[in-house]
Order: sequence, then structure tokens, then C-alpha cells
Amino acid sequence: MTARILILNGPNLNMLGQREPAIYGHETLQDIEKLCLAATRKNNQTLDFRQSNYEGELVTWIQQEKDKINGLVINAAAYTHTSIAIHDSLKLLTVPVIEVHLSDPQKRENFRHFSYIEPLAAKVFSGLGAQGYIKALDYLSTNL
Ligand code: CA2
Repeated sequence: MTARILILNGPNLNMLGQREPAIYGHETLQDIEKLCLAATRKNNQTLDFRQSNYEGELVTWIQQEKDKINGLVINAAAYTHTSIAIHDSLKLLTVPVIEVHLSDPQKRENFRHFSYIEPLAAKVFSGLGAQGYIKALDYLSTNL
């Protein structure tokens, strides 16, 4: 079976590579998308890779795609720590959700320590940079 994977990226991740390389690395989001595309080809998955700065748009995409995908990888960025709306929309999913962060929020400011995504995630990959996305795709390829 070819698994359909949706990767969602939250606010400001479209600016990756433009500041704070010590925290987030030098790769742009487009670089990460290319790496993910190569990984999904290797894993016999299809990829839909998106980014939004709008909470409601992320919620709408989750609602629209919930019955069309086999797995969701999400880096909700700052909404990780604030969004009950995204938490509630993820509850609609019956497929595995993998939470990814480029940095390790646990090693940063206190306000990044709580995640509204984590209780609904089958797995969390943090602090691995772009490799976290690849690990998430590999996890889904062996755990669906
Ligand atoms: O480490 C991650 O992937 C985060 O999800 C990134 C979020 C942050 O709020 C989370 O606590 C952890 C921030 C994304 C902002 O990304 C930028 C990176 C470089 C330049 C501009 C924005």
C-alpha cells in the first residue's frame, strides 16, 4: 500500500533559514520539503507538505484531509504551546499523528515546555533538526 502522508507546518516556519540558525539550522522549509520528498519516495509514501501562519487554516486542512490520509506529521510551531483548536481537530483523526520540532522545546523557555499536540501524538521527534521529519516519515512507514 502507498501511504498518503500530510506534513503540516505552523507559523513562521516559512522564514526558516533567515534567522536563528544556531537554534533552527541553515535549511529553509523548501530544503526540508525536498528531503521529505526523497524520504517518502524511498518509503513508498506520497507527500503533501504545507505551511500556514493561520491557526484556522491548519484546523481546516486537518478536517478536510482526515479521511484521505494514512498519517499526519505536524510541526505546529508556536501553536504547539497555545492551540486548543488544533488539539481538538487532531482528536478527529483515527490515523497516527507524529509531532516534530526542529529544536528541543524542553531545553528552551518555560512557555515552550507544554504541548497541546503531545497527548494525541503516537511519537514526538524534537531537537533533531530536519532529521526529525525524516524520522517521523520512517516511523510511519514501519508503524502503519
Ligand atoms: O523547534 C521547533 O520546530 C518549533 O516548533 C519552532 C517554533 C517554536 O515556536 C516552537 O517552540 C518550536 C518557531 C518557529 C519559528 O521559526 C523560525 C525559524 C527561523 C526564523 C524565523 C522563524
